[in-house]
Amino acid sequence: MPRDLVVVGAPTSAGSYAPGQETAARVLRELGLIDQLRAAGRQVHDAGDGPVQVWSPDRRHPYAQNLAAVVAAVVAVADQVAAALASDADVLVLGGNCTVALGVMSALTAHDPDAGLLYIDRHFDLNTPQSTTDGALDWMGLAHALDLPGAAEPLVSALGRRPLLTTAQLYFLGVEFAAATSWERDQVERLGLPWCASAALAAAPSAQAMRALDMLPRAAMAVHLDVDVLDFTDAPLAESTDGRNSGPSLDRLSAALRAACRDQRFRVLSIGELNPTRAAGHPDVLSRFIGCLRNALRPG
Ligand SMILES: [Mn+2]
Repeated sequence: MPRDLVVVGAPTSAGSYAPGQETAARVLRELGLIDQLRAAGRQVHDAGDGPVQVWSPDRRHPYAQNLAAVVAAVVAVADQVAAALASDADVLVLGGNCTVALGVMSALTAHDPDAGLLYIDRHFDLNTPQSTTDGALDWMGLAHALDLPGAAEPLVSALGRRPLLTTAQLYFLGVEFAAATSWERDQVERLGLPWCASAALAAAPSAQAMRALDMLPRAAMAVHLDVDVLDFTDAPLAESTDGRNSGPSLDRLSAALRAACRDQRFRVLSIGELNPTRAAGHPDVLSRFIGCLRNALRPG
C-alpha cells in the first residue's frame, strides 16, 4: 500500500522579487490537483495553508527583505510537514518561495537526521544578504541550511539543528552555472557540493536523476522543485523568465521527477517559485504541470 499523501500550501511571496507565487497553491487546487492525485490512486488529505503573505518592498531590511515573514512561513511549513510525517504520510508542499524547502528539511531531519535533499533548480540558492544586493531571500535558502558566513541569524536559528544540512545530504540537479554569483561558485568549489548541469538534465533526465539518487544518503529523502529549472518557452511557470530555450521541457522533467518520487527513500516533494500569471497566455501549461505531479506521485 502506498502511504497516504498530505498536501500543504505555503501561499507566500515574502521572499520573492514581486507578488505572484502566493497564488500558486490556490490556483493548482482550483484546477483540480487534489482530485487528480486521488484519481492516480493516492489517499489524499488536504491540510490547508500556512500564512498568506504577499510581497511588498521592505525598505528597513533592504538586503534580507521580509525576513520575519519568511521565517514565519518556513516554521509553518515545518510544523505541517512534521505532523504529516508523524502520521506516516508522504507530503506535497505547494509553495511559495524556494525557502519552503527549509521548512521541509527542518521537519524531515527531525524525523531522520541523515535525510537527503534532491534540489532541482536552475540556481544553487547559496546567496546571503551579503553576497547580492537584490535582497530576495528566495535564492538564499541553502546558504541558511548550510549556515554559511553572512546568513541571516533569525532564519538559521529557526531551523532546529545547526547547520540544518551537511554537504553530504544535498545534491543539485539542473543548475545553470552561468547564472550563479561568484560567491555561490566559490562556495560550491570550497565545499565540494555535487551538482548536475541544466543541459545534462535536459539531455538525459532519467539517467541524471538516477545518478543524483545514487549520491544521496540511504535515509529519508525530500525532493524540491523550483519550476525555473524548466525551459520557459516550453513551460512558462516560473517567477524567473531566464530559462528561455535552455533546461528540460516539462515532459522531460516529468521523467526525472517520477524517478525521484518513486524511490523508496522519498517522503516529501516541495514546489517553489510557480507564478500562475506566467501561464496567462498559455493556461494549458498549468494542467500539464498538474499531470506531471500526478505522474510523479502515482503509486507503483
Ligand atoms: Mn531558482
